Amino acid sequence: MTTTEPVSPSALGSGTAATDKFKGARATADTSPERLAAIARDALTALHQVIRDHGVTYPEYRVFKQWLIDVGEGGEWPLFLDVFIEHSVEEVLARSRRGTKGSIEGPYYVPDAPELPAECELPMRAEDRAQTPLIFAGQVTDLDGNGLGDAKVELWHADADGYYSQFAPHLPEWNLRGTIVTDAEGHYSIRTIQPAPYQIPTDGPTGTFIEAQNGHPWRPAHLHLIVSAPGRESVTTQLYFRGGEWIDSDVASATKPELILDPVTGDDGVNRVTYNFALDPA
Ligand code: MBD
Ligand code: FE
Repeated sequence: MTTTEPVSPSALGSGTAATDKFKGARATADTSPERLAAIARDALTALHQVIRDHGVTYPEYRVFKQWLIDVGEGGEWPLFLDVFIEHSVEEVLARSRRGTKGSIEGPYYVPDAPELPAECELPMRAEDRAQTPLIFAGQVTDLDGNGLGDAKVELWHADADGYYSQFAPHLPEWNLRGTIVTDAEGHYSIRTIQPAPYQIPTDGPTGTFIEAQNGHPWRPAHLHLIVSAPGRESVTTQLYFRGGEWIDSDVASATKPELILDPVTGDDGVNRVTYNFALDPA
């Protein structure tokens, strides 16, 4: 007789996968040495001031050091940074944008998902098919509302259990992920399922941090998107669902009022919603 292991992904499992993928891409930036020095100095100064203000003790300092080591060894830096820091970087980017609002990318984007036609269904399993269907349609345009040809909509989201393919071992490689190639006027109509709220793993150091703040580990149900077209700035964003749990208290501080969908349920039980993307010039 064999026993079945529970498939629930651990903090270590999803964190390690996210860390390995990020390392594989090798980040770079064209920051000048002067600018880097100024940012590094100010970051340290801010931390020194917190230590003085709170009268941080040696035992507390050592616990902090241990926690930092644990975050790294648990592979949780992508998770921790994207949940607690990325929203402020996105805020800076948004200063120079006029088109559709952006939001954070988060730790679970995978580039080069298989291409799908403008009218399509995301890859899904039989058990995904049992969830409420969602048809997400719209158009990619410039800032004046002109349709953009050769536009792409990269879409990825969690399943009904809150798991992302490639970060949970039990899911097919491209489950609920796709690169949708729009028609010549930027239109798309994508069939998928309603995602579920996402719970940050509570069994790792990020979970410990959230608990220490008396916070909750939830993100509202969301779709992740990167929308692009030739000659335009691409936008990385997320879409949420009106009335959804945690919309007003997202642990990752990544919701915006302009990014909330209001799907209509048809007599056929299918949720339908339209959302258009306006892209800034490159
Ligand atoms: C997610 O699904 C997510 O979008 C972010 C930002 C962090 C953790 C899980
Ligand atoms: Fe997400």
